Amino acid sequence: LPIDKIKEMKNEITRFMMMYRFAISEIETKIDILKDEFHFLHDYNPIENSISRVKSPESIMKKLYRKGGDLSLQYIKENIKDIAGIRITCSFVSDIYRICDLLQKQSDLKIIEVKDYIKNPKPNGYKSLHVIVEVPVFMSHGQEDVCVEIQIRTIAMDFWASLEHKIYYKFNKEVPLSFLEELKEAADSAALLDAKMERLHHEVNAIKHEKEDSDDLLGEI
Ligand code: 0O2
Repeated sequence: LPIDKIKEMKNEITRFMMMYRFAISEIETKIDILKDEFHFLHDYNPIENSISRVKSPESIMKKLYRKGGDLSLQYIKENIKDIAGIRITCSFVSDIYRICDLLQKQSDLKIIEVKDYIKNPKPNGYKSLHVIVEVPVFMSHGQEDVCVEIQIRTIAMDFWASLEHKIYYKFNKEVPLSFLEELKEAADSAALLDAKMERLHHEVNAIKHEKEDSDDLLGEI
């Protein structure tokens, strides 16, 4: 290939990858705003943590190879929706749906797909809410609508998923049956823990509100 053509391709790929970084920045700003608003105006913050990543070119190529399809950037943009990824961890399952709802209400975000692996866990026990959104990114050549996969899960779900991910790769994706069974049991334990923590959280809130009501009443007397 002539050197000019190579340079042009390199620039195109750089611009393509940057577009995903910019899309992540847009969503991160939205998450930061929600976090700050909850922190300063409410007595409780549903967002524990958030991290982001742009899929490496190697993983993009692997996924493309798995799915089949051509190598054009346009094809990749239209078919691989998790090049930009953000993972949000919450304390409670109800927070996950609350965050999802708040994002869905933002008029500049287009919801492309919601995969609810909490209501429908994967057979291995994986739970998480995946929301694929499209966000407009304004670059020098014009507007690009870019997909970002937002994974929202509890701390317990995240703990399970990160360990499962390590085990999966440790065994080169061929995890022995005994480990698979134990992992499934661990996912069930994580779900029980989530349910218990959520119940405790509601009970504590109820007591808090009761106390506030009786304090108000005493104040009136
Ligand atoms: P990484 O390293 O996080 O990038 P689709 O995109 O619909 O064609 P895909 O990719 O299976 O099909 O989509 P899905 O189900 O939404 O899963 C995408 C991502 O969810 C994965 O990305 C993981 O981050 C996470 N995930 C899904 N299933 C599991 C699981 O069983 N265990 C764990 N630990 N994570 C899971 P990548 O690209 O696989 O990896």
